[in-house]
Amino acid sequence: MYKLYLLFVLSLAGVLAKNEDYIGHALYEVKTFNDEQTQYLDVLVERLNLDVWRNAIPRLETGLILVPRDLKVVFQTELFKAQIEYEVKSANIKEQLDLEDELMSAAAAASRSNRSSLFPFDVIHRYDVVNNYMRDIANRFPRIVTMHSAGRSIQGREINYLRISNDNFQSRTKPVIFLQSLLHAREWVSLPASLYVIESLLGKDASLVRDIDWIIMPVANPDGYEFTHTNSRLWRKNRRVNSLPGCPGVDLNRNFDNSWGTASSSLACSDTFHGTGPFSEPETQAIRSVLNQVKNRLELFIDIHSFGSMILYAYGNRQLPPNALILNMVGVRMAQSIDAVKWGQHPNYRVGNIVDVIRYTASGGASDYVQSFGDILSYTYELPAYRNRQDINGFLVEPEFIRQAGFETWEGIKAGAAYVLQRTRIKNSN
Ligand code: 0X9
Ligand code: ZN
Repeated sequence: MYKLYLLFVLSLAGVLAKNEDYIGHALYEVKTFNDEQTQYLDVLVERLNLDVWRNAIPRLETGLILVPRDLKVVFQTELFKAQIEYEVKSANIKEQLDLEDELMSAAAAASRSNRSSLFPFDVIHRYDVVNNYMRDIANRFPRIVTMHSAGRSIQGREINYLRISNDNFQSRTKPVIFLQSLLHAREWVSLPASLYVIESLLGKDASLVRDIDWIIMPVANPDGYEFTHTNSRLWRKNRRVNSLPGCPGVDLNRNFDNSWGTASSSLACSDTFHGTGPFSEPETQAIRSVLNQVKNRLELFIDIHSFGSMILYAYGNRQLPPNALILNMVGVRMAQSIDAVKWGQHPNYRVGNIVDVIRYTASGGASDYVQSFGDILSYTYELPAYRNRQDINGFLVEPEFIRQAGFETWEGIKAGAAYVLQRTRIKNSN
């Protein structure tokens, strides 16, 4: 009894202490007018190792930068020197993190009292809940769904995925669609997007399982993801203990073997640290092993992230793959399908090469690695940030948006699946 009580007190303390690290962290919106200012900002961000939520583009898009309490003075002084305009969007991001916790708890309590839906889309589920859900689905639909582990994370968690197929993946020719989410730990809204696909394929859109085999990996970075729930909401990387003490984690989206190390950080403390070599991390190795199993019939790969309402394709050095026009065309179809049902206050999706759209280079990305296989459709989705409320933004998720995020993203994925089917029919008729 005493043990139980202690456990309760400790877990409560954990929840309350969870956002303490962020006390006084401020979110700045910065406006640049020319390339010099943007470069100045890039150098500053690198020197202070700041967390860039959105990249600034001169005159086109303001940047969003999170600045720890003790760096605010230096940061503002430097902005002043370079005459970069700014606005403090949140003087203390902890307040938003606490608000997100409160909204989630309220939504969880409401969904417990109203057990109408089988799998609630009003909260962001923890790793264990997602595993139980996947297991349950596999048990309920044994002829169509099987659950597998791709391997274990650095802390030993299984990286689970579902295979959804009407012939247990026996076909050698059927197209495969591979979806993953939560490669970046803090991008919570990506999770309901992949869970919604599972629900739809086993329900209202079961016809899409007839001619396509699906692989869905909802939690690609389980250690990082759990860490965002237990310790640090804005954690991005995995939980590798690096040689530099005090700076754990590798950015898994810089660790794949495509131009590895050319546009990423070699500093362990950086949020874009690429690791000690390509595929140095068990998580990226696990994803690679699943990709290898289906490589020759993989037609569409989508790595779901947040945020910014974007559909991005390769390469992270601005070079275009040979099928760039098709990538763009199908990307636009997907974006239009999402835009048709999106919330009115959200911006339209933008589609393009990653460097053209986000304006930063990035090497070792998952979707670039898959693109390098050849004539495949490989994308990174960046789900929307702005939601109903002004005070919940960026990586933070408003519970009301969770189902909508799943619903609208599925519209985009279905447009991709439609293209895959069309292409397969043409191939088969030749
Ligand atoms: O920088 C990233 O890893 C992605 N953006 S995020 O804000 N979710 O971190 C974009 C990656 C797109 N990469 C390539 N297509 N190379
Ligand atoms: Zn991401």
